[in-house]
Amino acid sequence: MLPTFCKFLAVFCILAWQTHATGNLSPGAVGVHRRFEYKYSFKPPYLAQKDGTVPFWEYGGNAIASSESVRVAPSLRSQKGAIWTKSQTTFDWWDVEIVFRVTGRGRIGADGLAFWYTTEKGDYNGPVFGSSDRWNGLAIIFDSFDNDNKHNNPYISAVVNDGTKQYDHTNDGTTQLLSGCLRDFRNKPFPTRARIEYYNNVLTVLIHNGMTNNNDDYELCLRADNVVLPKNGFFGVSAATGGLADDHDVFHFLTSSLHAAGQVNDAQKVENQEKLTQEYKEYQDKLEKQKQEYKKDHPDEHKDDEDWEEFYESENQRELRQIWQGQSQIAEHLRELSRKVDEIIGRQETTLSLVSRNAGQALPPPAAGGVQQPALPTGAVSRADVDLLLTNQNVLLSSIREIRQLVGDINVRTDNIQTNQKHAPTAQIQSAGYDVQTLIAEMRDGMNQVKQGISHVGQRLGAPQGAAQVANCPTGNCVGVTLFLSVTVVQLLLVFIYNIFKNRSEAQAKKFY
Ligand SMILES: [Ca+2]
Ligand SMILES: [Ca+2]
Repeated sequence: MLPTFCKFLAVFCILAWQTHATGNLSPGAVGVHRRFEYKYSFKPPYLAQKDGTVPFWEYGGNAIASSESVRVAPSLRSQKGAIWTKSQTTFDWWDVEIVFRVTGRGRIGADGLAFWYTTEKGDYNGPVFGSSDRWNGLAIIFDSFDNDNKHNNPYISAVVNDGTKQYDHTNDGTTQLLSGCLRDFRNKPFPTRARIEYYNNVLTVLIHNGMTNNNDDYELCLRADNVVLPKNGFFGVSAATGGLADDHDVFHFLTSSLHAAGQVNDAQKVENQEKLTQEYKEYQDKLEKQKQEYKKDHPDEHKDDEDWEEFYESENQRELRQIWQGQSQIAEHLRELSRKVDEIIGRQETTLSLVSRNAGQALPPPAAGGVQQPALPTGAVSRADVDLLLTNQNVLLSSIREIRQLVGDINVRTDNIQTNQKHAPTAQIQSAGYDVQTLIAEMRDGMNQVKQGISHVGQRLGAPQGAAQVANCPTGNCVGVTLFLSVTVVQLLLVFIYNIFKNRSEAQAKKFY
């Protein structure tokens, strides 16, 4: 009996826990019926009408509405503005998505933007980010300026007030907040988004940081259980600037009511449908009326319906334009990719060359034989380059071997010649050196003969001074000279005798006269 009871209790507990857990899940994740509430929403295009009004909304202070956005507070000093729904909510649970931008030229901005869900509409020039203090309901505050100097801004905080508390500006509301998160929502490339969900007394705030244009890039900022908010409230957005000033632009404010599955009955749906049709007709009439009035006021600027068509693009044109834009983006990304790939290749080449250079330095010095380390290329090293290098090295080696052989041969021959000269200088080798030596010897002999000849001439010239020396002449030529002198003497004697004879003959001839 007791085990059965325990089992029953356990199953009961599990079931109870599951029910509770389902209730606490984010409405997007469970089977919750979601209905878009156009009366509590605005979005471009035609956000504001020609007369500047935003359907179902009221704005004031320094807020300006255009067809694309609501500038809740412009980037001028001490500006305040707000926009509020005209009617109170008729549903208990809701989900609001706000697409907004807080932009300013300063590194620090001020003061911030606030989302409101309150029982009463706030001011347009109030003290709390443009709205009233002592509110009754919920404020999600996007606080740009760091009042308490704790370096924790821009900060997103959820503050619930029951209409009695005054907002603690000096501490950036940290003493009163329900929960919060530190997120920089200023100056982002894309609009920042906030999704505020209130379902089954669970408040969830998701933030899209605006770094991408992807709709799904939401991150959890805060989650709070057991949050009790008053029923039938007004939605609002307010913003304020101070000494520093940002532009506070809201593009989309999209409200959906959340209902548990099966809560919305068909009768209600039909009733809503009729109501919607009626309102659509009313707005169409209003638009037609405004058109007529405009034509009446600006007769010169009036254009035929055909002329207006050139201001709009057709379905095909739009499709083409979208395709072109998509392709441009793809091309841009491809260019970027190609640039990055080039960069990577460049780095890889540098790394490779460095590695190969290091490897070359690490090799041992070349062995005896004087093979020079080939210079490694500084650029890319491919397989083909390495092969070429090896071939070159082998060719170089064989060339060096040949040169060595040649030098060895020459050495051997030189040795042979030297040996031969030492042993038999004239025997076999008729080298140039030997010829010169012979010539020199011959020349020496020649010179000696010349010297002797000169001395003989000297002796001949000195012979009449000493006849004794002539007798000592060792050579045969000396005899010739003696003979010559004897003949001369004989001749002189003969001439002398002839003269005497002649003189005698002449003297005898004179006597006959
Ligand atoms: Ca602040
Ligand atoms: Ca702070």
